[in-house]
Amino acid sequence: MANQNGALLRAKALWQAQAQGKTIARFSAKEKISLEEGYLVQDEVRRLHLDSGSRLVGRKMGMTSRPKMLQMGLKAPIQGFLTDQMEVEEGGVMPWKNRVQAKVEPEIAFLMDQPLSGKVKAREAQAALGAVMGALEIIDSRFTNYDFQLPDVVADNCSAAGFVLGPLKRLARNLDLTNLGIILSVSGEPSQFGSSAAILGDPLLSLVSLVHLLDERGESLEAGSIVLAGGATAALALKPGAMVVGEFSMLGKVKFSVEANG
Ligand code: 0L1
Ligand code: MG
Repeated sequence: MANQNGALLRAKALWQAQAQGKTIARFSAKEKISLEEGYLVQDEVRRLHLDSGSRLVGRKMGMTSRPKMLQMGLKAPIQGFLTDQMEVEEGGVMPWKNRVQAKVEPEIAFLMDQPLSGKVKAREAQAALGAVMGALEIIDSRFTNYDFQLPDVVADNCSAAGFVLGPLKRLARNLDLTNLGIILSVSGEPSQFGSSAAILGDPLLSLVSLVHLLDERGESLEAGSIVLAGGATAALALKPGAMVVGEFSMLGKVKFSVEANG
């Protein structure tokens, strides 16, 4: 199923699963799928989002923790896209409709002041930053029980489902982001404790890696983009009515709640 028609069929299966609040079996259970085929499916998923009126607002990185990369035998992380429809307002309520097996993870997010392309270096990426934020990412795999192989999860836009951005911290260029303490609490219970160091050792390196990954596919990062650099702790399962707070050294708090009567 390596052609564009095959990619579109798979993208539609993911799109329908999300629309109906259902999950599907991973594609790789039926036939072999390559990483590049996974990205071709993701391209079609993105087209479906944009055709339905969503706007591309940024990118996300996945599989950015070194232990996870070693465990999966990865040389590089994976990347997906973010749309305006995925954003949940800080302090707001995330609807539970169409959510199936949602989880939340704390991340470091960037707002790009300038575009980035090609084989950029860390200092160039740093110079292009506008602001940094603490953030919460909501993931919700369209594959049953998060049972996927790498090309499947790439096809499924790296499980992206939503994101919440904390207060903008300007002068991101002067901040040392290598070891910010992070606490993730759900419904008043501090449940995960981590550090921004879990994101490739430094979230800035994740930004560099994103631009390299985009370049490999003939894409680049636009000015004004939001970038979710990767999870800093394990992701926690969400339930209707949950209240989620992420606390970030230097970057402040980010919170949202999940609709109670899903
Ligand atoms: O944002 C992420 O790191 C998720 C990447 C995909 C893996 C997963 O769904 O757990
Ligand atoms: Mg994530």
